[in-house]
Formats: sequence, C-alpha cells, structure tokens
Amino acid sequence: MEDSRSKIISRTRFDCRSFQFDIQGVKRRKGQNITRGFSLVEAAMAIAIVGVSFVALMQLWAVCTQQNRIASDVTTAFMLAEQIQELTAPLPLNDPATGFMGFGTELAETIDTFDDIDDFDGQTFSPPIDAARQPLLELSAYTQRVTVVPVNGTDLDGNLNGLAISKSTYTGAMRVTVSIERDGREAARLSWIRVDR
Ligand SMILES: [Ca+2]
Ligand SMILES: [Ca+2]
Repeated sequence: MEDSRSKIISRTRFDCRSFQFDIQGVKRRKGQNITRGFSLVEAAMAIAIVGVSFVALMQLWAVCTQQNRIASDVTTAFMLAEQIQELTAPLPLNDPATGFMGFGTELAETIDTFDDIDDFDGQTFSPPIDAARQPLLELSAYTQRVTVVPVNGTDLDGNLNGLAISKSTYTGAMRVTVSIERDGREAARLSWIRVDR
C-alpha cells in the first residue's frame, strides 16, 4: 500500500540553461526538496577518474606479473645450476684412468661417463640435466653452460677470464662456473671452487 506521505519520483530532466542532466529515482516526502543529480561535468570527471585508475591498475598488474615471472625464472635457473654442482661434487679433479692430461673429456667419454671435473668444461646442456644426468624436458627453455678453469690455491679469486693460467697447467684447484640461460638470455650464474683432495 502506497505511503500517503511519500511517493516515488522517477524522472529524467535536461536543463538547457544550466547544462545539467540528471536521472533521479528518489522517495520524496511531502514538502521535501528533490535531491540534485550529478552534473554532466561531474559525471565526466568521475568517468575520467575511474578510467585513469583502471589504466594504473592494469599497468601495476602487468609490472607485478613480469616481476613474478622474473623471480620464478631466477629461482629455476639457480636450481639448475645447483644440479650441476651436485652432479660434479663427488667427481675428482683428475681422470681416474689417465690422470691429468689437460682439460676436457677423455677418449669416448659422454655425459653418461664423465668422471672428472674438467670433463664438463665447455659443455652445454639443452634441455638442461639434473644431478642424475637426466634431461629435464619440461625445462627445455633453459640451457646450462659449464666452464672450468684452473686457479692457484693461493689466489682462488684469480684467473677470472680463464686466460691467466693455461689449461695445460695443473694447479690442484679449479673454478666451475655454470651459466643458466632462458630463451638466449642469462638468468643466473653460479661459480664455486674445487680443490684436489
Ligand atoms: Ca674423464
Ligand atoms: Ca677430463
């Protein structure tokens, strides 16, 4: 039953003199003034503010998504570098059969039979491998690049360019470096020193 003291007023009004456009649907009591609607300028400003805020939020979302992807890539890249570190940890500096004959693989050796540290010098694994030497096909976007250089036991930070000490020189210590690339760009690099036991 309709309240005798009030009634619903719904109307659309365009006032040419004030350039005011409003849509109202308000319950008005007797003798109560009609609530003023939004002006065209106010509505336009509100739309503009919402639009700017939406664009800013989309930009923030894009930046956050990119940062999350980069962080995930770096985490995965270091995990892959650690797989090589774990794989080579039990290996000696010299080949068990031939001793030190210079850097690199010995005759007929493959990834399945690499048995000393410098066998990994110059090796590239794509798809990358895990610590059990198995390919990680689901991470085929990544590549492991391994370099091994001799270092002096008294200067473990030396020979950074790999040219200061000839690879034909046995020093009793080696630096292993693993560079992890994703889609051709380096995502992480990990180096460590191995000394003769
Ligand atoms: Ca070997
Ligand atoms: Ca070797």
